[in-house]
Amino acid sequence: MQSELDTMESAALAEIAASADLRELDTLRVTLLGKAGTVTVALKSLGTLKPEVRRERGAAINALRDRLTLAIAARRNALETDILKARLAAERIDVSLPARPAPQGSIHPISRTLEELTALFGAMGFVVHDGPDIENDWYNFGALNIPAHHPARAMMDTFYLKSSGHARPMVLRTHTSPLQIRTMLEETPPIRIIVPGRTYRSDHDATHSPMFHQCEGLVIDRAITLGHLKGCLMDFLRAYFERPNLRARFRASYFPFTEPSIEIDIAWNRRTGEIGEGSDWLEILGAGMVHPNVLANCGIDAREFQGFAFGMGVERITMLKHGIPDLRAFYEGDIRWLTHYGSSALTPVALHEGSPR
Ligand code: 2U9
Repeated sequence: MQSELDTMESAALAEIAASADLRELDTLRVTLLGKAGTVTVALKSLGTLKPEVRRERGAAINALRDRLTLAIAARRNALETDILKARLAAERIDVSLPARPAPQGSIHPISRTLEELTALFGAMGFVVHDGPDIENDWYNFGALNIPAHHPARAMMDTFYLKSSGHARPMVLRTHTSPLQIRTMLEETPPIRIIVPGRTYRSDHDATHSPMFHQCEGLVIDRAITLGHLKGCLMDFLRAYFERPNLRARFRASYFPFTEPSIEIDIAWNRRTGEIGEGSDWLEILGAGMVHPNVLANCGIDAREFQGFAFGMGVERITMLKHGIPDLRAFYEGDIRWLTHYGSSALTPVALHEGSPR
C-alpha cells in the first residue's frame, strides 16, 4: 500500500516539476487534488477499510496531499518568477538614452512676418484690427475716393460676387483699406492701427497670386505730418530688415486715397542681394497723408484731424528678407520648403536692432 502511495507521489512530483506553465500546473493540481482528483479519490476510498488500516493510510494520504500542495505552490512560485523575469527583460527601459526630439512643425513665413509686424508696430503703439474678407464696393472703393471709372474697379482686377440681393455690389476686398474706413466710422481719433490680412485680386503669375496678404496702417490725430510718416516707416524698415543704417528714398506718387502720396524704395545691392545699402532701389511701401475726401467720407473733420496711411505686400517683404525667389511656393505646402523657410515656434520675435536711437 505504502509503496503504491510512494509511486504515486514520485510520479506526481515529477509531473509538477515538469509542468511548463501555470495553466499546465493548474490542470495537474485539479487532476491530483481536485474533487475527482487521484488523492481525493484515495481519501474517499478509506471508508471501506478496517479502522486500524484506515487511520494509518488516512494519515499517509493526508501527508501526501500536504506535500503535493506544497510542491505545487513552490512550482507556481518558480513559474511566476520566470514570467516576471521575462517581462522585466522584455520591457527594460534604458533611462540613459537621450530623449528623441518630438516631430515639430514650423511657423509659415507669412505667419512669422505677420507676428513681426504686430510686434514692431505694437511697440510703436499701433493696435491690430481685422474684419470681413467680403465687402461692398463702397467700403472697398467709394469711401476711398476711388472714382467709378477707376481701372482698379474693373472686372479684370477685382473678384465681384454674384448678386445676392445686396443693395451694393459685393467684392472680395482688394486691399485691407475697408477696415480703416470702418475704424474711422466707428471710432474717434486718435487712431493708430495696423490691418494685416488676406486680400484678393484677379491676377495670377510668378509674381502675383489671386490671394495675397497686405498690411496697412493708419494714424489719425490732430497734428500728424509727413515727418511722422517718415520717422515711423524708417523705424519700421530698419527694425524689420534688421539693418540699423538702412537707406530709403521717399518718391512722390499718386493714390486716390492719399494726398500727397509717396512710394518708398529701400537701397539694395543687385549683385549681392544685400538690403539696406547699395546703389539700386527696391519699391517696398506705398503711403501718404489721408485724402481729405476720405476723412470726410468717414465723418472726420479734416480741419481738426489729419493723418497718414501706408500699405505693403506681406509676401513681398517676406521674400526680400529671406531671399525667397518664387511667390507661388508660399501656397503650395511643400514640406521641404516649409522646413527650409519656416521658423521654430519657440524663436521669439525680435524687436531690437532696428532703430539707431
Ligand atoms: C485709408 C486711407 C489710406 C493705404 C495705402 C498704399 C499707399 C499702397 C500697396 C502696397 C503694395 C498695396 O499690397 S500692395 O499692392 N499699398 O501703396 N496703401 S497708401 O492708404 C490708405 C488706406 C486706407 C482709409
